[in-house]
Amino acid sequence: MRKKLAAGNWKMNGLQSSLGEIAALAELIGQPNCDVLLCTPATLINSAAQVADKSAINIGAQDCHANETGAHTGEISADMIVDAGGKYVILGHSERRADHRESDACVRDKTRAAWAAGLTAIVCVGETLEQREASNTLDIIGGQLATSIPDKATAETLVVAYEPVWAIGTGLTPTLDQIGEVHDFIRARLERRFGEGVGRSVRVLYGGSMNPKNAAEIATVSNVDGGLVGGASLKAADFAQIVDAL
Ligand code: G2H
Repeated sequence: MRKKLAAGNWKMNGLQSSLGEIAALAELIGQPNCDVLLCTPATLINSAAQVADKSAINIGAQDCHANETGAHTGEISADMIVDAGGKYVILGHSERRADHRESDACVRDKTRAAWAAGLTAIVCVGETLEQREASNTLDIIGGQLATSIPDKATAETLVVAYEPVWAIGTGLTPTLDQIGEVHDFIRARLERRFGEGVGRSVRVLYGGSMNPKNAAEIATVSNVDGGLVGGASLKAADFAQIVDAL
């Protein structure tokens, strides 16, 4: 049985004054049935980890560099995330793929770096609207999975997030059938590549305009093991409802 994961992605939102939301979330969720994660901006990882200490909330980052150290101005390494108290890192989010031209190979190298540091990588895949309309969704997802994920994945080190690009921050969500089709496909690809044991135990999250109203329904879809939640993770009251719904 895969334990569900409610993962918040704060994106470029949050100041020290937002830490109260984490304390409030800890209070609201208590000891939930699912795992809970907030991926804050890098500036907040350390203080967020302190606020979340001894609660059910894990803290993570939204990106890391592929190298361990070096002359990479403005970047943060996987070791730095661990040092700050982070346990997970989101990699290959479509906003990074678009804004920073991150390729599948780049995401794979970052995933290797994350694993070497002891982080769990949440590797994001998803099609654009044009790709879906051209009936290329599964080809695109298959290619992203094959190249973005290194060999030797385990259930502890890898989470996959399916985020249709056209559903991100738009209020649009795919139908439950569309979500199910892609999640079943991802599961089959994971089993084929990593074997049934690992393939069946890696969690596959849905992301894209998940909110307190649609979370429970989406969570009933086969092979949906939780959510990667942007806007609706910023407020403790909203995210707590999603945690409850999973
Ligand atoms: C997709 C998601 C979080 P939102 O990017 O990764 O954001 O829930 O705001 O669509």
